[in-house]
Formats: sequence, structure tokens, C-alpha cells
Amino acid sequence: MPGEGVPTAQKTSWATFLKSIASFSGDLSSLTAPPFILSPISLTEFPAYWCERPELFSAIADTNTDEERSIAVLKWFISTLKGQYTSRNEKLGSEKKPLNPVLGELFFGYWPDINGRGQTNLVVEQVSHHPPITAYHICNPTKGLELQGHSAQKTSFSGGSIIVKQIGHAILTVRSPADEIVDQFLITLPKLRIDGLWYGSPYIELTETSYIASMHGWLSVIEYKGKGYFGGKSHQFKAQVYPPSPLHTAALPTPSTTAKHTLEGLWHLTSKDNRTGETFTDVTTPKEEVTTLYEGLDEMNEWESRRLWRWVSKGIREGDFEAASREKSKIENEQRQRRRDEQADGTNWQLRHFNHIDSDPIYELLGKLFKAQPPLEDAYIFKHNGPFTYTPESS
Ligand code: CLR
Repeated sequence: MPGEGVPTAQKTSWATFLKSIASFSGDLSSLTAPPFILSPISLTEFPAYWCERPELFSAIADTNTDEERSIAVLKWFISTLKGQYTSRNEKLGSEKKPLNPVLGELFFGYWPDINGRGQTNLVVEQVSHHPPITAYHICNPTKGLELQGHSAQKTSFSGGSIIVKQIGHAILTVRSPADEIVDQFLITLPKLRIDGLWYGSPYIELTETSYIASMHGWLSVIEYKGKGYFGGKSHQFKAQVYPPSPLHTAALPTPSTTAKHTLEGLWHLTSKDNRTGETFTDVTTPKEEVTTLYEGLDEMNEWESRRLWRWVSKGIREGDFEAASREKSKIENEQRQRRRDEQADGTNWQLRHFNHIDSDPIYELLGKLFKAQPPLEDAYIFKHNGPFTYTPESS
């Protein structure tokens, strides 16, 4: 039934919200949404989804050949999708509108070293507010693994759904114990469709294609399909892994036309290797959520997401939306004042943990493997060399 998931008192405001989305494209974060759809969690927490299966991340380092490594990266990537795209439905009942991070907002976390997998650390910073851009750095120094990326969205409306084009990419670097680069992967991100709006219970379906290109020429092409396609199941994918072309051994190789591996299934449940019939991914087991370094909000730096938004989040969690909106206005006014002060002083906000570059050379090089669109992209590079030890003061 239309509006089924919408509380009676909010039906009108939901209809107004849907109308405003329909006549709008660009930055959804600025639209006012009815209370029932608000999430108490900021987008700066989302990069943690990359590492909720830390043993699959660390397993990338425990491979011997370029081929094995490419498969391990694909397995880890596919296994992150359930967390990235369905966890709000599981935790909050449906997809929700996350808190729109302020410029300079931070999130720090880690996954502990268990059974020799090494500790994995996460640093996130909101590097732009208009448009919203989130940069992240995830590293496991013991295993020589580093994932660096940034995330932004362009939204539009089509056929009753919100279409979200993901802007940004991630680079995964694998280093030897002697600190030499063993491999490097360019990871692009799928397109999202947000369905179920009419019913007031939005959920994400992934569409089109994303890629993982390795420095040695291995290329994974991942296609996404939802309901209404073969078999009618939600959350289907098919990944084909192409070896480097033998004709291009010296220069950057292009993929040969036949795939060496085909992996297929449902990204929120299980998938299998078509050739061997063996299970490829299985995300039906529990995942490991990130641990924040300081549990108590008072111990955190004032720019840390959970501390910065604490009263807004509390209001949303407890259903006190007046308090939530009052506290949100405080944060927004403070931000506006800061920008005015900077303008008056002729200064600029300084990023703390990332440097912006206009064009990412690794994106440019590896993107040629699949004719990346656009051919050039900017990026945010982690400032700190070597493992970064976080303290509330150092942030
Ligand atoms: C952010 C980067 C993560 C994956 C991810 C998952 C869910 C996406 C989110 C990204 C961006 C913001 C997003 C969200 C789902 C809904 C939300 C598109 C891509 C929009 C802004 C809110 C829409 C409001 C409706 C729910 C009504 O790695």
C-alpha cells in the first residue's frame, strides 16, 4: 500500500519530500525530510563498511600470485556490499537519510589484531561540504595493506526511484615486508537505485557495472542486477575476471576477451565460482563492527562525528525531533559563522589528514584498462607517512 511505512502524522510531509526530490537533482542532503526517515548516523561513519570482515581484507596479503591476489580483492569487495547497502534496513528498519557531515568532521576506528591478521585502522575526514565529499584511509600495517578513497554522490530521480551515481574511487595498495609495492588496485563504485519510496520504506538496489583493475593487468568486471531480471531475485551480481592480455606484456595490458573466472550469486547472501562450483562469498555469518578508539564521547575530540552530533542523534533516537532540529541548527549556524570568519580573514579551512590532488595518476593509469569515465579524477591523499597513531590531541 502506498505510504505503508509512513507514520500517519508524517504522510503529508513524506509526500512533500517526494515531490521535492522529483523536481530536484544534485545534493539530496540539503532537502528537509520527515522525522521517521532520519538516521542518527553521519555519512563519515560509512567508510567503516569497507572493513567489517577484517580477515577477508588481511587475506589479500596472504596470496602468492597476481591472479590469486585479484581474486582475494574481489572476494573482499563483494563481501562488503551487504554492509554498505543493506545494513540500515537491518538496523533501522529501512534505508534512512544520514546526517550530512560538516566540513572537517572526523571518524576514527580500528579492528583489533586477532589470530595474526594484524590491526586495521580507519581515519575518515569530511573534506568538502558543498558538495559533500568524504575521504577515508584504512590500513593494516602488519599486512602491508592500505585502502585510500573518497566518496561523493550525484542524485537524480527516475521512474519513482532515486538514482545515485557514486563519484570517487578507491585505491588499494599491497606492500611487501620491505615496503615495496607488490600490487595496486583501482576500485570503482556501482550505481545505486533507491526503491520503495512510494511505500515509505526505501531500500537500495545496485545497478550497472563496477570495476577492479590491478597494476598487473588483471581486471574484474562486476555487473549488478536486481528484481525483474533473470530469476527475479534482488541483489544479484556476476563478476568476470580477465587475465592480462598476452599481447601487451610490456605496456599496460588490455583485457583479453575471455574471462578466466566467473563468480556469480547474491551479494547479500552467497555466491559461487562457476567453474569449480565452490562457494565464493558467504556473508550470512556475523560481521565485525568498527571499534572507536575512545568509547566515551567526552574523551573524543570535538570534531569527531559521534561527539559533534551527539545531541542531534539523541533527539532522533529518542523521538524528540524538536530537540534534534534545534541542535542541528546550532551546528549549522556555527559552521556558517566559521565560513564568514574565514572569508573576513582571507583564510581557508585546512584539511587535517588529507591533501587534495587535481588528478590521481593511479586512476589515470589503471582506468585505461576499462576506459574509465571520466578518464581523469581528483583524489585525496593521506598526509601521514607510515602508521598514524591517533590521540584526541593529534586530530
Ligand atoms: C555512501 C558511501 C558508502 C555506501 C553508501 C551507502 C548508502 C548511500 C550512501 C553511500 C550515500 C548517501 C545515500 C545512502 C543511501 C541514502 C542516502 C545515497 C553511497 C541519501 C542521501 C538519502 C536519501 C533519502 C531517502 C532514504 C529518502 O560506501
